[in-house]
Amino acid sequence: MKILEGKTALIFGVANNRSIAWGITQAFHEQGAMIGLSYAGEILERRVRPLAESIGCTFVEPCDVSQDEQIQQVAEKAKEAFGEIDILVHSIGFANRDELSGPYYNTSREGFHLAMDISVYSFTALAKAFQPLFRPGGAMVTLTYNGGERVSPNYNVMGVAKAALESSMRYLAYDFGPQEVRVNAISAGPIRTLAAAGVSGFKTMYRKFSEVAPLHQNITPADVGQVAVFLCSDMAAKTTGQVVFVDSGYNIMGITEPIEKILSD
Ligand code: NAD
Ligand code: 0WE
Repeated sequence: MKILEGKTALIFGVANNRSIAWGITQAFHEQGAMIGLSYAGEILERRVRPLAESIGCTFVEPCDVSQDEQIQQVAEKAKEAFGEIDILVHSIGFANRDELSGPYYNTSREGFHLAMDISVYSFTALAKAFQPLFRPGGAMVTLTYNGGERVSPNYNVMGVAKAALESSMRYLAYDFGPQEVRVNAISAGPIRTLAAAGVSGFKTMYRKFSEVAPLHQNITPADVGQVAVFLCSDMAAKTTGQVVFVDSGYNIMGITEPIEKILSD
């Protein structure tokens, strides 16, 4: 029995085959969901179309989430194509690269606004645009990172944005409750995606992570996909407003050195 059979999911944030959103798409497809994909711009279209084809997905629409008209347009197209929808996945984040290093206080006003607009407001804007299309029993999921709850050096304005994203997720959970639509966030450990490429110190952090985390394993988009399936399925019917960690248990730790090293000192 496929647990998303009969459900339609719209997924925002596939850039390439390493994207977390693509891991979620594949997991949804395996569980029988009908999929619609959206991509950020023409440069990405050429990456996303073949991926969509590989799972027989024919709904592939552009949507730069900084543009209200594009959000409205993709909602209209979805209404034409599917009528109603059950699932919306928001896997989008962006800040100026130069604001993801150095002291947080160097964040510019413009850079702050940009990170908030693309990484936070876009989820609220999508929720508003798709609100009339949601069937009862539906679910939304967004992607967050522990740097929104604790200090992760260099994550800077993205950390502040993730804190706001998690809070808006809770307000949306409240708003959509009466409509029987659930809203949750997945807090993923570090994954080597396009958004992580070129982040200074990412490689070291990635390695350290698996040394410190209780499960001693790094996270894959497929791991996130499985949890997204659960959260968007009827199995999670009474779970809303939550941040669910997919991080090998990293967030429970109170030390940042590998325990084996400490014990042998
Ligand atoms: P990714 O680069 O594959 O995905 C980021 C997506 O954001 C891309 O598809 C990009 O096109 C999209 N995007 C950026 N600006 C946009 C705009 N204006 N309009 C529409 N789309 C836009 O990287 P990813 O790691 O899969 O990131 C997905 C989400 O997961 C992000 O919210 C990120 O913060 C979060 N996350 C990532 C990690 C990690 O370590 N990679 C860990 C936890 C959470
Ligand atoms: O959310 C993210 C990625 C955020 C991100 C990354 C970039 C790099 C390229 C947002 N915007 C941009 N803009 C660019 O131009 N992660 C959780 C991955 C990540 O990013 C970090 C991390 C981790 C982990 C940045 C600094 C420190 C740690």
